[in-house]
Amino acid sequence: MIDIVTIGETMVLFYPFENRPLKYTSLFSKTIAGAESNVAIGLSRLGKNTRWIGRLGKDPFGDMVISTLTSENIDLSKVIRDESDFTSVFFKDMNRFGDPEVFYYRKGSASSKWEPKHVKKDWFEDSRILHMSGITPALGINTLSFTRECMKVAKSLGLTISFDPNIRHKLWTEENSREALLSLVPLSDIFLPGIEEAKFLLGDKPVEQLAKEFISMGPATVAIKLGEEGAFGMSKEGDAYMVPGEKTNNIVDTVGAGDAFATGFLSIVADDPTNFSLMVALSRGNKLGSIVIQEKGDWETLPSLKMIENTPVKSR
Ligand code: KDG
Repeated sequence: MIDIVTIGETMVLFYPFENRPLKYTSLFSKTIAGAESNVAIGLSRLGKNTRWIGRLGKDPFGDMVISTLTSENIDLSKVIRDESDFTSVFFKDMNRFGDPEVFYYRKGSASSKWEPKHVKKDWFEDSRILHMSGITPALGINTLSFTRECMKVAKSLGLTISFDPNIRHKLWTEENSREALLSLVPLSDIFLPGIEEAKFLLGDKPVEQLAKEFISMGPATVAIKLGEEGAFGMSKEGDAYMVPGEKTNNIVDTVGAGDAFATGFLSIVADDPTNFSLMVALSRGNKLGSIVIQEKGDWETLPSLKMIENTPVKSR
């Protein structure tokens, strides 16, 4: 049995070995990163059976993605390797005074070739949750309809649909992203935007209002990530909680924090998707988000269950 299936593009990431701007860098650290496989790695470390589905080139970078995710005990049985396509790469410019900037080399990659006809029922038949992000719809001409088809097929098989908009403004225009992402919200059961993403989609409104509006669009649960402030969650039954963040002044790399939150949140959902504690899920999400921003890399410091079992999740 697979607890959670994630689908998306995973790339090879290069970031400066020393702390200097990309343009002055000659030595790089190399790892992998992708919003959806970041979540898969985190959930696997928390003891969940996870599957990652992606398209990769038959190239050394695709091999690196496979070997890294294999070492994280992730089910890769549905991964597609296409020798006519390539595995994407991207570079992170570690900005000393704020969030890192990323530079993508992914246009036309293997993952941009997804189409609705590729979706298979056996991707989902042995699973309970599908997690997708708003990055996939931005990748190619058919990837929005592919994302929609994944959600519809998974839903028809009884899966809970988790959706993190993960808005990447470098990948598409504001008009296209807003329209496409809002069209996917009604297909999700759990919607996980950051506060700036929520305001981008629905306007600059109070967080409670934003959550109410997203709930009215269809999701049973909305969790709005507030960065250091924590997270605000609301259910269609009307439960609402503001759970403060786990403060840290050791902020090194914020990229991946949202995926870490989604990992923590979904690790609680996966225990029982039909009956989970929203407050506990918010708290676990905050905890993982605060851990991952304290080191470079999106997933490398995601904790095992043992590491967080000793620090109980806040459930005031
Ligand atoms: O959330 C972190 C991701 O954005 C990063 O891992 C790379 O998937 C990625 C993307 O498209 O930015």
